[in-house]
Amino acid sequence: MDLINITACDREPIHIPGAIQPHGLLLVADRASLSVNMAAGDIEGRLGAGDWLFRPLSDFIGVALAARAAGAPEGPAGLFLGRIETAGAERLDVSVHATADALFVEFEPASTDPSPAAFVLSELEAATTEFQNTDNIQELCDVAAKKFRALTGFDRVMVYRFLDDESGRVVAESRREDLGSFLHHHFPASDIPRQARALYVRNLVRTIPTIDYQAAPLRPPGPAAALDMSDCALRSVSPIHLQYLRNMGVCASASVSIVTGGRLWGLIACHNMQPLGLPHDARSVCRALAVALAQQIKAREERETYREQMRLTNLSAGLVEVLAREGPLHEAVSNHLAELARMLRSDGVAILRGSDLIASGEGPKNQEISALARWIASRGKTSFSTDRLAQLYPEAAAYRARASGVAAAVLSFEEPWLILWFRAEKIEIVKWAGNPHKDAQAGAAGELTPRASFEMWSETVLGRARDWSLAEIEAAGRLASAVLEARQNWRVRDLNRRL
Ligand code: BLA
Repeated sequence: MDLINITACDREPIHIPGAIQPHGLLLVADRASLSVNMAAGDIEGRLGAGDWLFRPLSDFIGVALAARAAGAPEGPAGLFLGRIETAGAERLDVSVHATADALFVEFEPASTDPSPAAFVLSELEAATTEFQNTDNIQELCDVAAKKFRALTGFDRVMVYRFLDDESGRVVAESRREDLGSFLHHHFPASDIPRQARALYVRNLVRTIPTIDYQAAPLRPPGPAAALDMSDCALRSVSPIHLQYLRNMGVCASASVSIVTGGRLWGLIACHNMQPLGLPHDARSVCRALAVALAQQIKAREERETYREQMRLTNLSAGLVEVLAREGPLHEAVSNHLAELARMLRSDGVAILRGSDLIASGEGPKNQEISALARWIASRGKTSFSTDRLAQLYPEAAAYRARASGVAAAVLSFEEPWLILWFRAEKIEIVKWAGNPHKDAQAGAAGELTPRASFEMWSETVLGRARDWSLAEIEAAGRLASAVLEARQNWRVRDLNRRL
C-alpha cells in the first residue's frame, strides 16, 4: 500500500496545475507576436481589462516594460520588469520569464518595504562573511536558519537536509519561542516527492502566502489546462501539500533550495502561522543567500573529505610493511591490530590468511569470522562493505550487536587472505514526524491524503551500524593493493638475490 501511494505522489503532475494562487495575476503572451493568449486571476477587476484576449502585452504594462519583457532570456530565472500602480491604487511587482514560444508575465503584490540595492547587497555580503566564519557545517546551518528568518520574517525557519535514501532531517532551526520545534525530526522521502525535488533543483524559491485559497484557473480553459507552469512563481500548489501544511498547523509556507554540484542537498523551509508572502525582491535575495550557503557547504564537505583522506593515507602507510610480512600472523601483525582498527574507526578487526586467523576488539567469534570471510570471498569481488550485514547474510543476525557493519578487503581468493573491519550495531532512536509507514493514506473517496498526525514517532533501527564513508572504503582497497605490491617486490628481490 505504501509503495502504490508513494508512486502516486511521485506521479502528480505539479507542473501543470492549470491554475495560479490568486494573490497574483498571470498573463501569457505569444513570444513572437507579444499578444496575450492566456490569463489567470482577476484581470478584469484588478487590471480593469475586461477584454484581454489577443490584446498586445503593452496594453497592460506599457510599451517600455513590454519591450524589456520581449528581451527576457529563455529559462527559469526571468527578469524583474518593474512596479506598476493600477487604477484601483494597487501596487504590483511585474516580472517575466520566457519559454521557447511564450512569455509568462506575473503580477504580485509589491513588497511594502523595498530596500535600496546598496543596503541589500551589504546585508548579503555580511551574511556571506558570517557563513565563511563558521567552523563546521552544523554551525553554518545554525547561522543560515537565523539569517533566513531575519530576511523573510517567517515564524519558523528550518534547514532541512536530504539523506541518502531521500528522507530528510531538520538539522537547524530558528523559530518564534512560543512555537513547537521540528529540530532533529526526520521526515520520509514521500513528503517531498521526486518530481517536486526535480523541479526545486531547477527553480530555487517557492512561496505559498496562504494555504486557504481558491485556485484561479487559467483561461481560456482548453489549451490552458496543459500549460507547463514549472517556473511560474504563482503556480498553484498540490492540494495534497496544502492539506499537509494544514495538518502541520501552518498557514503560509516558503522554501528555498540548497543545491550543491547539481544535487538538491536540502531546503530552507519556512513556516508562518498567519498569511505571509515572499515578494519578488525578497526571493532574489533568498536565492543569492542560498547560493552562498550551498558554496560554503560544498567547500566544507570537500575539506572534510580531504582531511579524512590524508588521515587514512598516513595511517595506512605504516601498516603496509607489517601486513605484507611472511610468517604466522600473530608474530607479524599482532602489535598493529589496534592501529588497523583505528584506521577505519572500527570496533574490531580480523585478518584471515589460509587457516591462520587473528582478531582483536569487538567482533564475531573466530568460527563466525571464518565462515563470513568464506562467504565474502565467494562473492568474487576484492572489496566488500555494508552497514547492515544481517540483511545480506542472515547468519550474522546472531552477532548483530557486535558486528552489523563490515568492511573487507580480499587480498587473495585462493588462500583465502582477507582483512575485515567490524562496526557494532548502533542503537538509534529516530524521531519520525508522523508515522512514516502510514505516510500516504487513502481518503474516503480514495484520494491521497498526507499523514494526518504530526505526533512525533520514535523508531529504533535494528541491525544497523554507522555507515562506511567512500574515503574509508577506498582506503581499505588501497591498503590491500599496497600490501600485495610490497609482497610482490620482496619476492622479486628475493629471487634476484638467490640467482
Ligand atoms: C511539497 N513538501 C513540499 C515542500 C516542502 C514539503 C517543504 C515544498 C513546498 C513548500 O515550500 O511548502 C515538506 N515541509 C516539508 C517538510 C517539512 C516542511 C518535510 O516544513 C519539515 C519541517 N506530501 C506528503 C505526501 C505527498 C506529498 C504523502 O506528505 C504525496 C502524496 C506531496 N509535497 C507533496 C507535493 C509537493 C510537496 C506534491 C509539491 C508542491 C508543489 O510544489 O506544488
